[in-house]
Amino acid sequence: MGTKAISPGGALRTPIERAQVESDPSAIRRVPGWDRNEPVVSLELASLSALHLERLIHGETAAIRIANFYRDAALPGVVERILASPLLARYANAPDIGKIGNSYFETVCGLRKDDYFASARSLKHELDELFRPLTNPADLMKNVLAGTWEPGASVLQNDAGQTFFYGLIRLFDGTEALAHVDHLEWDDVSAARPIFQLALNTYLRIPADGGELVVWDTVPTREEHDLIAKDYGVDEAYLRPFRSVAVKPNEGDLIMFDAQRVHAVRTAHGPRITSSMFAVLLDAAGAFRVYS
Ligand SMILES: O=C(O)CCC(=O)C(=O)O
Repeated sequence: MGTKAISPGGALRTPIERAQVESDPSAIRRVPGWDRNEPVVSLELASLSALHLERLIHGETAAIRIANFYRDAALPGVVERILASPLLARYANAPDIGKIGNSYFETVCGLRKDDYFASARSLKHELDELFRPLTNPADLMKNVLAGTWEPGASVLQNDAGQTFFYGLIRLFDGTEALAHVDHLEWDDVSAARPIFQLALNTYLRIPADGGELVVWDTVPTREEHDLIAKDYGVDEAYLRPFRSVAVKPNEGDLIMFDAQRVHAVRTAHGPRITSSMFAVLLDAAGAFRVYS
């Protein structure tokens, strides 16, 4: 397990312990523990309400799964075009994971911020073209938030008015994503500090074997994270004291979860393709702002 000077559970607090030590009044109050009977809420799009999102934000549920969110006879053809696309690239810090588009976190590992912003619009346009005759799922995901969350949803901009990219395509094939967390403000200390970061993924292709999403019932602070850091994520051995839930996505699902909770993707034994983005809340009464 390595030589780090903490024991499992010693440094990472449970949500209830964190609630007791939480000192930031603007922070999201997460309740201790998920609903034991239904950690993953599965529903039809028409039934999704702000209450479901609020329960996710406050930690009462681990994930929301919307089945049949993106089903169409044209989807297999779109997926083949994605697999053959010259835009398909690899993460510099995780070269076994394919992608089309840029993640903002890549600006801490080589990608220039100016290039991220300069290419945002054209990349989104090229992806829109790749998805034709279908609508880019990123726009459908943004519309879901806009239609469910009273303050609405729009694309994130920085203080300089630069607009973020959204709707990254990710490809796992024989590969996994290590247990990790996603925090906009960890990738850019000058960025706004969200009080909540939602991950949204639409599953375009899923292999028969593997590719589960795993979410743990813990939200490490930066200090806790850095104590158990491993590669771009954290050492899973330290997560044993925490409950986790594994979800095998189905093609066409939209799954949403708290990106600040530790999460991982198990090895996909075959192509696993998603359209992915985040949506942050900068304050409790505000709109969701989407980005990748
Ligand atoms: O593809 C997934 O199921 C989750 C990917 C992920 O790590 C994320 O959205 O942050």
